[in-house]
Formats: sequence, structure tokens, C-alpha cells
Amino acid sequence: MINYTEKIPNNVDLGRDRVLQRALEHWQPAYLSWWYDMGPNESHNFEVYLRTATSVEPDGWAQFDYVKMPEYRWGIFLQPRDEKRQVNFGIHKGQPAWQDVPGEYRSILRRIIVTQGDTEPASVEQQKMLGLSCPSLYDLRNIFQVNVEEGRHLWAMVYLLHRYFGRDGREEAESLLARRSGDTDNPRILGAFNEPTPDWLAFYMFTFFTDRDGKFQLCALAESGFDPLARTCRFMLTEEAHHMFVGESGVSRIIQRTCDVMKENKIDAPADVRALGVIDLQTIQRYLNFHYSVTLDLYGSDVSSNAANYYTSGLKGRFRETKLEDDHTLRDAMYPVSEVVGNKINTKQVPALTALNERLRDDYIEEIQAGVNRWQRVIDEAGIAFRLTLPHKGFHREIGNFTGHFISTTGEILTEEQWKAHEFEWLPSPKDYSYVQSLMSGRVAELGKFANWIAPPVKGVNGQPLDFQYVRFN
Ligand code: BYC
Repeated sequence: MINYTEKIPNNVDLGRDRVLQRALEHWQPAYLSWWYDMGPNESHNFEVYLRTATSVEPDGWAQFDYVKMPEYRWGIFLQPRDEKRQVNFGIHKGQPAWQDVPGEYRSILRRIIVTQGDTEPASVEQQKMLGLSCPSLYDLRNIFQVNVEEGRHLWAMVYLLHRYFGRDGREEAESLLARRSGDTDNPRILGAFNEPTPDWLAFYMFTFFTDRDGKFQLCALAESGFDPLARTCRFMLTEEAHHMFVGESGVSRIIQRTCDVMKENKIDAPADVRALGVIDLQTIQRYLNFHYSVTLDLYGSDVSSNAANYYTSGLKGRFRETKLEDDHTLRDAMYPVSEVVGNKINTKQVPALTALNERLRDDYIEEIQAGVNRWQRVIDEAGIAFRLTLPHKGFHREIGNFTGHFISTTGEILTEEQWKAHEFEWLPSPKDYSYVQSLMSGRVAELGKFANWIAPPVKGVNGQPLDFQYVRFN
């Protein structure tokens, strides 16, 4: 069970390690100061119907109650230790899983943890203003739930830094509160986390596409031979599932509403759809293209010696590593990656060890495609002839083999000029953004009401009705 009587809730017996406890209690006010500054705007007095973990078991989410977000019980929760767990891949395969950081991997492990940790506060910063334009109390509550849990994910990585990396770890933990999403001087580490999330369509796309990168990266880290990292990632994954639900259902409800309006009014042209205050499917496709391509970059280069090192040293595995049936060392295996040669995209086989980023990206794409198929069903059921598609893997990429090439959504290699001529057919234009923002000028806060551009959800949170007071504004 989680101990909530301590200043920092935890299930790691923090009280036994006074030095660590004091170090984290020192970091705690800095974290809160960051939250007051960079957390959801004007929300500090709101009472939000939030879930708080009561244990790390899958059903340990029993507790729902009104909480002021700055008083949320952020803490340190690791899945229980399995005494028999081993390193399951790489050159140390078969050794007992490490309970301490192996000296030779200290700096790369710290780097992985810092990169993971950096994304969590970044996403809160990106979503800071959205509460002011929420489409309903239900949605407002959901974004706040996502935000406090991203805050807790930061705690998870900061615990590892403090507990296992001494002074360097404490310095990294400070830096995690100092970088800012989109800042020119001190930006967040990874590209997608410096992009703005200007409106709710972008928020739902982000939680569908980018939080799912979170899932796949956490799954890979949950395989780590460094047991404390694996155990904390396992628990983080239970929180991540809700974020992806918010994204998938959010986009689905927007599509639903658009299709309903199109059907009712027998209209088809984007301008007619917009005239009725809903988001045309073409704009939804452009947002999809943007968030998908920017998120594909988060997997790193197609061929990466970093990724090979992470794997060989047993620090970061593949998706569902222990369920895969092979030698778990990948000594002789090969894997296909794409490359641009002249004006063609070729596939070539490379050592699988070096292609682990690409492999994780491919696993991700498969799951994303299934989600997009579910959105498509909403359109099909409305009898509307429109296809949502994933753009080509090489479209709008800035990391890996496609960097510097101008590839269309269907995979043709173009010149920069040709590509630019189509840019705003494929990606949201300033006009698209300003149209979407024009729909979201204020907060919809009446009980049970939803903005015109989104359908209500199928059901409320924790069995509550849709007209429940999910947020009290005080
Ligand atoms: N932007 O071999 P390469 C989440 C850098 S999301 C900027 O290509 P590697 C969440 C790279 O750092 C999950 N830079 O890549 C979601 C390296 O730099 P150095 C986050 C990039 O290292 C929503 C250089 O390029 N977790 O949790 O194999 C809400 C060459 O490296 C980018 C993780 O990512 C980029 N997109 O793989 C909240 C897991 N990509 O060494 C939360 C931890 C690469 O030249 N991170 N670079 O200075 C990793 O495993 C790896 O760092 C990466 C990159 C997969 C990100």
C-alpha cells in the first residue's frame, strides 16, 4: 500500500533513508513553485474530481475525490520487487536484475532517465492555457487529471535521480524544473515537447499520438535490467492508459459531432461545415498529419548506435521484450529500414541491433493505425465518404533517414518548392489554427453542457453522470 501519512507519499519506505528523504523534501517546494508558475493557468483554487492511487495494483485506483491540484498527493510509487527478476536481454542476459546502477552505465542510464523525465513537465507547460477554453467540465477534469499525473511521472524520474545518482542526479533534478517548453535559450530536450499545443484538437491529438510514444518508450524501459527503473515505469504505464483514452475519445467525439452536423444538414464542403461551427474533417486530417510526423521523430534515428548500446548493455529493451521469441541479444539479426536514394525510397537490411529505434517506431505505427481505423468507423457509420489516413513515414520528418528530404503524404519525393506549394493541404495553416481557436474562445462550464464542436462522451468519470460537477471553481 501507499503511505499517505508522510509528507511525500511513497511505497519505497522513504522514511528509512533520511538523507534521501531530506533531499526530496528540499526538491518538493521547488517542484510546487514550478507547478504554481507553469501548471494549469488560474486553477490553483479549483477543486477537481481526481483519482489518486491507493496502491500500485491494477485495481488500485479506488480513490476519487475533490482535490485542489497544488495539494495533489504526488509521490513515489514502484511496482513491488520480484526477487527472481533477471536482466532479460543484451550481454548481461541471465544475471540478476540490478538493484543499483552499474558503474560503467551510469552516464547513459542517467541520460535516459533525464530524457524521459524532461517530457513530463514539458507536456504540462504545453497544456497550461487550455483550461481557459475547455469544452465541458468533464473535459476540464480530464486534462487536469492528465496534468497531475504528468507531474507525478516527473516525481518518478526525480526519485531515481536522487536515489541512485548522488550529486549529479540532484543537479539534473533541478534542471528538469528549469528548462521550459519552447524556450529559445533553455528548451525541453526532445523536439515534439517544444511545439505549442494551442487548442483542444491539438491536445487530443497530442494525447493520442505523443502520449502513446510515452507508452512505447515506457514499455521499453519497463524491460530494463536496472530494476528500479523497470518497476517505476510499470506503474507509470497504468496512468498513461488514461491519457491515451482522453486523446482517442476526444478526437473521436470531435469527428462524431462533425459527422452528425454534416449528415443533418446534408453538407460536405469544408466552408459549409465551418459555417456551422464544427471542425471539418480535412482540418482534422491536417492535425493528424502534424502530430503523427512530429511524434515519429521522437523515436530517434532509424539507425542508431545509442539504441544499440542501450540494448546491448541491458538498459532499454524492445516492446514486449520478454514475450518475443529470439535470442534477446540480436547478434545476427537484421531489420529493414528505409532510405532515400536519388529520387526513390529504398528499403535496406541493417543489423537489427542498430535499428531498434525503427523497430519501436514500427510497433507504434501498428497501434496508431488501429486507433485511426476506429476513428474511421465513426465516419463510415455516418455514411460519409471521407478517409482518414496516416501519411507516409517519411512525411515532414526532422530526425533520421528522411531528414532534409521533401516527401509528400503519399511518399513521393519532391523538391522543396513543390513541397511548399502543398504544405497547407497537408499541415494545419495559420488560418486553420485561427479557425479552431475561434471555436474555443471561452470555457464551457455549465453542468452537463458541451461545446458545439464536440459530442458528449459515452459515459462520465467513475460512474458519475455527464452533468456531474467535475470541477468546482470556488
Ligand atoms: N528531438 O541515435 P539518436 C513521454 C537526439 S514521451 C531532439 O537518433 P537515440 C510523454 C538524441 O538525444 C517518451 N533530439 O537517438 C509523452 C541524440 O543526441 P546526442 C519519452 C533528438 O538516442 C507525452 C541525437 O539526437 N521517453 O513519456 O537512439 C506526455 C542522436 O540520437 C530527438 C523517451 O524518449 C528528437 N525527437 O534515441 C508526457 C525515452 N531524437 O547524443 C510524456 C528515453 C533524437 O547527439 N529516451 N534526438 O546529444 C530515449 O530512449 C532516446 O533518447 C530517444 C532518442 C529514443 C529519445
